[in-house]
This record gives sequence, structure tokens and C-alpha cells, in this order.
Amino acid sequence: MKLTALCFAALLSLAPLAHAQHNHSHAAAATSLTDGTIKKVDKPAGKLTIAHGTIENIGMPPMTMSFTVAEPKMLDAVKAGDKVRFAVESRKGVLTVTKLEAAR
Ligand SMILES: [Cu+2]
Repeated sequence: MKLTALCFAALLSLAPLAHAQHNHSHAAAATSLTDGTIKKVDKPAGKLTIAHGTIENIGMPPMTMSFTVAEPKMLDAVKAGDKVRFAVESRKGVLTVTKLEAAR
């Protein structure tokens, strides 16, 4: 009985530490969406040219450039002039559009 009480006290004293470690793991940021305007859809190359705002997760300032798309069907969903929101990730060193949706 006495031993059990001691173990319980030990568990309680460890709890704040476990909680601190849990909070620390939340530091990784989710990939956020960036505003952009489609300038060109290049189906043969599998690329979109987008005039984009700041892309925070890859540290890129606003500019117009082409991106590879993760899925070919993304090229069918948009046309030049469309306002979009999209996510970019570096996949094996290639900047790739991983999410694409119409801007509302
Ligand atoms: Cu860029």
C-alpha cells in the first residue's frame, strides 16, 4: 500500500515534464496556402506558371514562376487568369504544387 502511494507520487511529479515535451512537438508548422494567379498552364511539361505571394514554408518572396504539379489533374482544374490558393513543397529538390484550389 505504501509502495503504491509512492509510485503514484512519482507519476504525478513526471507529468509536467511529459506535458512540456508534448507542447514542444507542436513547433512544426503546417504547410499554409499561398495566394496566386495562374499565368500559364503547360500540360505537356506538367507545369503551372503562377504569379504568387510570399510562400512562407519555403521562404520565397512574391514572384512569377513555374511549378511542377503533384497530380496531372491539377492542370485541368485551372486556366490562365484564375485566382487560386495553393501549397508548395520541395519534393526531391523540385518545387511542387501539392494543393490547389480556387480562391474564394
Ligand atoms: Cu517563386
